[in-house]
Amino acid sequence: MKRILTIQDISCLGKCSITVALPVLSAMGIETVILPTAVLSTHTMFQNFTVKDLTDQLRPITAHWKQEGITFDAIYTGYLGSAEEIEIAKEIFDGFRTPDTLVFVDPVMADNGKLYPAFDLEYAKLNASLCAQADIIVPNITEACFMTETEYRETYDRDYITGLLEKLSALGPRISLVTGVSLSEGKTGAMGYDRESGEYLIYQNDRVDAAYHGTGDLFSSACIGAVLRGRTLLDAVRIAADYTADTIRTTLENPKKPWYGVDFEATLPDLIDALEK
Ligand code: PXL
Repeated sequence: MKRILTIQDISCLGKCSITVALPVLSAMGIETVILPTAVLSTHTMFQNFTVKDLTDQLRPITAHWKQEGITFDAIYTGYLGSAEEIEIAKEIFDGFRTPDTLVFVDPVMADNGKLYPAFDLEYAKLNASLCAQADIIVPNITEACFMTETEYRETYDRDYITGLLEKLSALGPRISLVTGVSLSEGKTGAMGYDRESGEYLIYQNDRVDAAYHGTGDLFSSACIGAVLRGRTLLDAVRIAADYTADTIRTTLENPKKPWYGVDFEATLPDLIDALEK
């Protein structure tokens, strides 16, 4: 069984970060080791959330794993709470990376043209330096703009995304994948660029007109999970994008849907089916 380490926060309630990554990756048949960067009462879209920062725990925990001789097939970072945690994540890449380890960075910090409340431009720069060390990065358009100092646009064409991909690629990752990319009316998906092969990747599915928190984490978890289960990147993007869109659709049908996250638990069996096909 493959073993992945995921480094992100625990939002106790909110269906995002570790409370999405752990169940999704486990259901996909991957041993999932968690390194929580902070414990929050909820994600940061709630008012009055509490936060207990765990920065001082990251080095001792990983040092213990090192002593135990633990290795990882992949390392996946999501929401990190501070500049120092970004630096520690780089140390963890250096300490645990082998030629076969896949480093997957989701530079979670912004959406819809804006940084999340906890972050500033300095943090965006540091995230760019974390992406530089990754095999695969999966920013949304807003995050890609902040990391490449590009003007954010609500309406754009393929050339605009190609330009973003070129700038992301120049940061250093092997594969850059921009998510939430709509290349025609009624469609959405992802567009990627592989620096080594020089190939572009495009996947578009039907757009569901609703924005939900935690769907980026759902896409990332399913995508790295499918790659670890031996799928090509294009296949993994298709599986993850379809799962995310189907989950939003299913959530919209639930009259008692929570406002703060999607019903990914209801659609997990479909993800497993897609993986077996
Ligand atoms: O889904 C991304 C995410 C993860 N963790 C926390 C967040 C967010 C987005 O706002 O607030 C704590």
